[in-house]
Amino acid sequence: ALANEASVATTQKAPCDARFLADVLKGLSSQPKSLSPKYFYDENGSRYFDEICQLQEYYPYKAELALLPRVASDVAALLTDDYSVVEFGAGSLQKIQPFFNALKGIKSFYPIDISGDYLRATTKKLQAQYPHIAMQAIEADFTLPVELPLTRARRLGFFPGSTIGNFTPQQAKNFLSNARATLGDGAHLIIGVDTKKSPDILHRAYNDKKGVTKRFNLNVLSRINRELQCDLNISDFEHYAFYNPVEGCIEMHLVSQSHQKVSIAGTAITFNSGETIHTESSYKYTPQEFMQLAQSAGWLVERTWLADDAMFSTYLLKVA
Ligand code: AVI
Repeated sequence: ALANEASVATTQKAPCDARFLADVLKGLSSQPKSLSPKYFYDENGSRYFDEICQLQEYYPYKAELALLPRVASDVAALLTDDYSVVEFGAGSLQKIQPFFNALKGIKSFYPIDISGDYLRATTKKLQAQYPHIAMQAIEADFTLPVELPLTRARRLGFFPGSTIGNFTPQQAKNFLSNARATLGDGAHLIIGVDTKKSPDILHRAYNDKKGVTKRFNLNVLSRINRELQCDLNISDFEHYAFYNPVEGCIEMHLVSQSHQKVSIAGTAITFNSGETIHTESSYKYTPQEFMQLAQSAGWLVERTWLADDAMFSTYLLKVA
C-alpha cells in the first residue's frame, strides 16, 4: 500500500480561482458583508500568521507548543500500532515533530493545506529531518472532502492550533463528522482547542501592539486586489477585533472608513462609510463544551490535556 501513496491525486484540482471569485462576490454582496478566513492564507498571509505566532500577546501558539511534548509521550504510551498521520490545515509543520519523535509506529505523513507552495516547501524540509517517514503534501481545502491515499496503517488525525475555532459550532460539528469519515474506523484525532478565558487576554491576543494581526487581516484585501484585479482602497479599512462573550468568540472585522464603490469581475460592490466585512470568528470552548461537540460528531474524548492556567486544551479523540 505504501507504494501507492506516492501517486495520489487530490479530488479538488483546478477551480480554486473561480471558487475564490465566487466566494468573494457572494460574501461582499451579503448583508453583513463577510469573507471566509480560509482566504487569509496566501503566501503572504501564511507568513503573517507565522509572525503572529511569535508575538508575546498571541498565547495559543506558545501554550500549545509547550503542552505537546507531554501530549506526545502520553499518546505514545496509548497508541502503539502503525499509524498514518494526517495533519489538517498544516502550515509550518512545527507541532507534529514531538509526535514523530515519540511515536515509533508512524509510517507516513500527509499534511493538507490550501497554501500549496508553502506547504510543499515546509514538507520538503521536514522530510529531510525524518527520512524514514513517507511524506506527501496535499494541496487541498480541508473544509471540503479530501481523498487520502490508501494505507495499511490506522489513521491518526492531527488538527492543532485551534483552527477548529475558526468554524462556527455547526461547521465544527460538520468538520469533525467529515474527519471521522475520512480517517475511517479505528482512527484517532489529536486536536488543539483554545479555551474560554479573560476577555482582556483574548482582546490583546487579537490586537497586538506591533500591528501584525492588523496586517494579517488587511492582507485579504490585498489578495482580492491582486488576484481579482480590483482596486479597493486598503488604507481606508480599519482592523477591528473584539471578544463577543455571548457567542464565546473573537470576531475580526475590516471596517470601511469611507464610501467606496469598486467593480469585481463586472459586479459593482459598494461599501458605506462604517460598513464592516466580517473576516473571522475564533470560537473558544470549555472542556465540557468541547466534549459535547466531539460527541455530537461521533467521537469520544479519550484524554484531555490542559496548559498552565487552562490557557489552551488538547484532546485525544477516538471513534465512538
Ligand atoms: C488559525 N487560527 C486558529 C487563528 C485564531 O486565533 O483564530 C487565526 C488568527 N487570527 C488572528 N490571529 C490569529
